[in-house]
Amino acid sequence: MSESRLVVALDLTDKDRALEIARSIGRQVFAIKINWPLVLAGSGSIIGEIARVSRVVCDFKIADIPNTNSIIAKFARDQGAWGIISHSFTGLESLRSVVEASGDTKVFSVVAMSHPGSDLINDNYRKLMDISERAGVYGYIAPGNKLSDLSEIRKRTKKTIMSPGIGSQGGRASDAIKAGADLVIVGRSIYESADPVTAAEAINEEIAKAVEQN
Ligand code: NUP
Repeated sequence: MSESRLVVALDLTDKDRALEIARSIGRQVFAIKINWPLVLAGSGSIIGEIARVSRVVCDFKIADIPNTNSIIAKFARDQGAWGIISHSFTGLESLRSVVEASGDTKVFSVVAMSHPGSDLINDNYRKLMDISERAGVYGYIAPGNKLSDLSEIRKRTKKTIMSPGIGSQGGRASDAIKAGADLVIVGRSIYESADPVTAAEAINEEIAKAVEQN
């Protein structure tokens, strides 16, 4: 089977449970995504611990002045993150500082979001993509449950698109892939399931079928 396109979001505040899930699914997913809940529950060293079993994407949605952004990005890089998620609405200088401080760690910029009320960002995806291109990002975060936004963003870039909004937020992994996502982010539908390994396998299969049909 080809490589998984599933990125599992572990938004848990129970570090032991997060590590247990990471160890059990680490080899069958593309990456594990860590967000503030898990880091705040323990420490940034969780990045390195999970990096032993999987690629790690740090979803820190960096949105500050260039200097602060650089410190956060460098920290994630030094802990062994494969990828890092940054906001782009703070402007070119701020985003460029993330790209520069990240080194080989890949920067994904948020240009549209999956939740209700995200119109302020989503209505401006063209400007945000322009800033992101100039800053030299590796890829984009675009919603897998708002397919018209996702396909518009896909039309404008060949870069890697990672899409949340699947399962608990109403989207389907297969629809997101067909609309242009390269990687699909799934959190609660996997980590809240009684059997995360089987839940992840099922989504891997759904994605593989959608890729074949594309
Ligand atoms: O637009 C976004 N929507 C979103 O849900 C951008 C994100 N980075 N996320 C993140 O993806 C969110 O913070 C969470 O970590 C994950 C989705 O989790 P779930 O809704 O599948 O549980």
